[in-house]
Amino acid sequence: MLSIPARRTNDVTPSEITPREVFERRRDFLGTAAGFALGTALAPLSAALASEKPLASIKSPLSTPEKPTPLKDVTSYNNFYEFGTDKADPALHAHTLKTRPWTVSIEGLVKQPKTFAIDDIFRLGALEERIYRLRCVEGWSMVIPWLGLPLATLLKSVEPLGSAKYVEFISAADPKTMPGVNRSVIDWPYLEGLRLDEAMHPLTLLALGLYGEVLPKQNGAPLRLVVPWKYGFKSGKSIVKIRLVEKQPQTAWMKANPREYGFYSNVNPEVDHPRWSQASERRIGEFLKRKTLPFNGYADQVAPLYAGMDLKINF
Ligand SMILES: Nc1nc2c(c(=O)[nH]1)N[C@H]1C(S)=C(S)[C@@H](COP(=O)(O)O)O[C@H]1N2
Ligand SMILES: [Mo]
Repeated sequence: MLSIPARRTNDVTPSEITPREVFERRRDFLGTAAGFALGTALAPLSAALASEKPLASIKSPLSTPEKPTPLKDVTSYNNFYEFGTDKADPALHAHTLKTRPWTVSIEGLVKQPKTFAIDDIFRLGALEERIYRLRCVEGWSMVIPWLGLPLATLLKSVEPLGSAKYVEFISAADPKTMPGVNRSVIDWPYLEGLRLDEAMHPLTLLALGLYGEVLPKQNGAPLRLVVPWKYGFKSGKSIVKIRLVEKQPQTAWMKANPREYGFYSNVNPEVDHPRWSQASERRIGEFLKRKTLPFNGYADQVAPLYAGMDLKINF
C-alpha cells in the first residue's frame, strides 16, 4: 500500500501590518469586539468572507524567513486521504467538499462547551500570516504562508477544566462529499491528538487560509490544524469537533499502525521511521536533499515541553 503514511508571541506593531487601512479597521474591530457576543455581524469582515476576497492579516514574527513553496505545489501535492491516497487526488477531487455551512464543536472537559459557526471563528481575532515549514513523515517538506489564529484563542474561549490533559481533533467524514471515506484505508473519521500544553503553545495554529486566501479545499478547508514541529499528519484537516479529555486519545495513524506512528510524532532526525530514515528531507521544488532539523527547526521554542522524556520511546 501506500506507504500509508501506512507511511515570542504576537507583539505586533502597526508597521508589520499590510495594508495599513486594514489594520486600522481591524483595530477598531478589536477595540469594540470585547463588548459584543460572538456572532455579532461585522459588515466589512462579513463582506470579505462572503466574497472570499483576499484575507487581511498581520505578519507574525514567528515566521521562518525561508522562501515559500510555490502556491501551485502547495495546492497540487497533498495528503488528504478522504479524497484518495495519491498526492494528486485531493486537488482533483476535493471540489465536492462543502465548507458552508460548517460548525466546529468544542466539548469535553471544558466549562463552556460551544459550537462555533465557521464564520464566527474568523471573528475571534485578527488573522496572522505565519510562514511555517510543513514536514511530512514521508520525507518531503514545504514552506507555507498560512493564515490563522493561535489554537489557544479558541481553547481559552471554552475554559478548559483542570482535569483536561489532552485534546482530540476529529475531522469530517462525510461519505457523500468525501469519496475516500467509502474505502477503509484508515478507520474514519481521521483523528488526531495533542497534549493540552502542546495545543496551547503559541506556535500551534488554527489555519483558515494560506497565501492570502481562504484555505483551498485540498489543504483542509475550512479549518485545519498546523503544528509546525511535528510531522504533517499531526495537522488534521477539515476539523468538525475538538474534545478535551483526561487520557491520551487514540489517533487515526496509531490505530492503523502503532509500531510506526506514535502519539507525539515530533520531527526527529534521530528516530527513524521503522522503514526509512528521517535524517533528511526533500523540499518540494528543490533537487538536493537537506538535513532535517530536530523539532523541524522549532527546538528553541518547543524542546522544553519534552524535558525529561525519552523521545525514542515517546516517538
Ligand atoms: N483529515 C485529514 N487530515 C490530514 C491528512 C489526511 O489524510 N486527512 N493528512 C495529513 C498529512 S499526512 C499531511 S503531510 C498533511 C498535508 O497537508 P497539506 O496537504 O496541506 O500539505 O495533512 C495532514 N492532515
Ligand atoms: Mo504526511
